[in-house]
Amino acid sequence: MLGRLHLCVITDTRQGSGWDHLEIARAALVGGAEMIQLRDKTGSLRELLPQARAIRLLCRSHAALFIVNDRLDLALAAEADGAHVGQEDFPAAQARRLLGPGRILGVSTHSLVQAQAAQAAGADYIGFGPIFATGTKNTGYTPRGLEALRAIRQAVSLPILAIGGITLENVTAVIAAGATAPAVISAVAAAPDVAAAAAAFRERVATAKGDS
Ligand code: 3NM
Repeated sequence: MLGRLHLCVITDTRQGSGWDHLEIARAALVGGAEMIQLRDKTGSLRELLPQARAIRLLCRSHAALFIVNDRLDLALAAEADGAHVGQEDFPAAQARRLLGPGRILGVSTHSLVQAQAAQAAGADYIGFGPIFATGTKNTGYTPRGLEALRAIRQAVSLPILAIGGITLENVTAVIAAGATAPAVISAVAAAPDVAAAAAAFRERVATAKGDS
């Protein structure tokens, strides 16, 4: 399933829509997102757990994957399909042990060395970015660009979710450079019509991959 993804939408409630994680996830799934990643660095487990459980149910009904960013407690409590950790988050090898073999582990990477380390630590997929400049997160990294993405594709066999500044206009080039799928925040979550934005991405990626 990971290798056949077309679109991961990351829920981020700071995009100005006023929508909560569940509302963003619902619209993204209606539009055809096949993976939802709940990303909330500040909410408490108690606040987030009901939304996470509801998103999990919605994802199941859309045959989509539900991944929780960083918060392994939330991922496990909500019975998510997996968790995604960054370089500053839970160490990947530790996350792998806690999740067990049955859940998906994604790891954010920003260099070839990090990508290879994530693979060695047991990641099921990697995020790689920021591909382009993004105002959504101060990653501390300059844009990596498409050449770096090509180099990662050569060196790592895992599915690659490309992230950072990905739009409908540049996503075809991102797929051509070797990404399995894009992971997007603002281009979907801050769009005037979230479902329509997700549907447009899904279609464009499917076309780029020759799946439609
Ligand atoms: N991680 P947008 S870039 C959450 O490079 C995140 O690891 C990144 O948001 C990384 O789609 C990023 O709005 C922000 O550019 C992505």
